Amino acid sequence: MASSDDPDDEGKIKDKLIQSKEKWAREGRLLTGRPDKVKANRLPPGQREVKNWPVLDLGVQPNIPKDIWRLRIEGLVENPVTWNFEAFMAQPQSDFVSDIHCVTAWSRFDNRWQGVSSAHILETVRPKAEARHVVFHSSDGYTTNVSLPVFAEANVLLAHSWEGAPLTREHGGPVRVVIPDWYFWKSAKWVTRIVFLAEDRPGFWETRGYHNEGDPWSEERYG
Ligand SMILES: Nc1nc2c(c(=O)[nH]1)N[C@H]1C(S)=C(S)[C@@H](COP(=O)(O)O)O[C@H]1N2
Ligand SMILES: [Mo]
Repeated sequence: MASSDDPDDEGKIKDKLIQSKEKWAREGRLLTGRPDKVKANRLPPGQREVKNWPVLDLGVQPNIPKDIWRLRIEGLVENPVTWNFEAFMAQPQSDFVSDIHCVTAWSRFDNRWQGVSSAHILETVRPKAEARHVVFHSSDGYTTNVSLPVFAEANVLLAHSWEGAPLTREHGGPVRVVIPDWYFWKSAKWVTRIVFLAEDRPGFWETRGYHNEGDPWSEERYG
C-alpha cells in the first residue's frame, strides 16, 4: 500500500484498482438478487463476516498531523464553521456502536466509535431550507455524497476514535465519517470538508459505476 507524507495526495490514485472496480460494477459482481428488506439476518445479502478490519483506499493514505488538520463545514448553511482538531474535540462527544458493510462483501460487527454526531453538526451549522444533499471531501481527493436525511440519521458521526484508541492513519485518522446504514464507501476517511447543497453531486465511486445510495439490505452496490 503506497503512502505519502503529502497531505494533499490528489491525483496519485491507483488506476488499476479503479478499473477493476468499474468492471465489477458493469458485471454486477457479488449481487445475489435476494434483498433482505426486513433485515431478518444481521448479515446483509452477499456479505460475509470478518474479524479483522480490512483497509481500502485509492493507493494513498494522507498523513495529516492533528495540528494541521482542519474541517470546514459550509455551503447552504446559516453558520459555516472551520474547526481545528482542538475545536472539534471541544464539541459534544458521543459513543456509537455499529456494523460495517463494505461493498467488496466483508462486514465487521460491533465497531465502537467515538466522535461528534451528525445531529450536533446539523444543530451547529443549521442547513438552509434549500439544502438537500451533503458531499464529503477528503485529503486524498476522494468525495462521496449522501442525502441530508441520510446524514441526519441518529447513528451517523464524525469519528476520531475506534475501540477506544485514536483512528489510525490507514483507517482515516484524524477524523473520518461513519454512516453505518450504507455501504462503507460512503464513510469518507481523512475528511476535511463537508458541503451542503441543493442539488445532488455524485462522488468518486458514484461516478464510476457504484450506486448513488448504497443500502446493503437492498444490495445497492452498483448504479
Ligand atoms: N478518503 C477516502 N475515504 C474512503 C475511501 C477512500 O479511498 N478515500 N474508500 C472508501 C471505501 S471503498 C471503503 S470500503 C472504506 C474503507 O475504510 P477502511 O479502510 O477503514 O476499512 O472507506 C471509504 N472511504
Ligand atoms: Mo469499499
